[in-house]
Amino acid sequence: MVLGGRTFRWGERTHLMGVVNVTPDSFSDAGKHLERAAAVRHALALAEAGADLVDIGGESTRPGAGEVPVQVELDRVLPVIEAVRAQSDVPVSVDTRKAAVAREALRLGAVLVNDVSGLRHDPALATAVAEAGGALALMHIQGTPETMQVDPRYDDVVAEVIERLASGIERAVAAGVARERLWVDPGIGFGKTAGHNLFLLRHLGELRVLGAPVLVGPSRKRFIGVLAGGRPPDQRLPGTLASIAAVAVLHGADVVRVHDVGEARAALTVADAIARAREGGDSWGPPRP
Ligand code: PMM
Repeated sequence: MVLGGRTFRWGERTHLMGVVNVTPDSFSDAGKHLERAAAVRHALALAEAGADLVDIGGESTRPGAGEVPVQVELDRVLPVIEAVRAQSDVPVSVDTRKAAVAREALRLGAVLVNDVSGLRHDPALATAVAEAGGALALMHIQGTPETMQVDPRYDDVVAEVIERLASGIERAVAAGVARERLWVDPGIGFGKTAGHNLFLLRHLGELRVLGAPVLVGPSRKRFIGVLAGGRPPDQRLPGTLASIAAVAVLHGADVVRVHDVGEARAALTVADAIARAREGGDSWGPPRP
């Protein structure tokens, strides 16, 4: 598919969505400017490091996080989107659950809306995407960020995630979003135990029955820290790289959402080459003597 002037050839390799969180803890003007400039610099660095698109978000959806008012979210993301669009041709997605934020972001040149609620938070979001002719990533979540990790339960996690994403697709299409502009994401860590996350990653390929590119975001998530004996987020890079390499070899994802784009690119170059290696050597292999 063509997105923001770039062609995404599904199946050829694993594509990279770089994470740009604009969630300042300071509300002073100076703090905001620093945060904004840093976010723009970060987005440009991710583009330089090989991101196929950058995902700009102004609302934390960490477990327990509350909702951010629309105006605050707009003030956080719009200037960053505008500056990135002015300084780079990297396609921009906006990570939001709100139609009002999606609409403004699309107007400023974002090409994809990444909705972690899968249209459950604000059904008008689909209309905003449809009107702009944008793309939409639908993510699965059980519950809301406030409560999702309290006691997640499933009878069959893969089947239930697929069923909910399928209903999201139908709702998006009914609102006028082009079916070929939809992505799906199982929502790693969003109302899931470590066991659910691992099982979903192992069976990610099953989401292909939905007929949409599969996006997945294991980067720095808690289950990776738990498996590594309780590592904090800034020490979860090795586990993150292992998770995306495993997914690539299993042909599970078309796009992975990561914080560390350069490292992910290097790991995926190897993992994608292994996944596509043919007997007797081919264009991926070293020159033969
Ligand atoms: N994870 C987070 C935020 N947005 N969007 C999609 N599509 N998939 C994810 O897994 C996802 C997301 C939370 O991670 P962050 O706080 O590191 O951005």
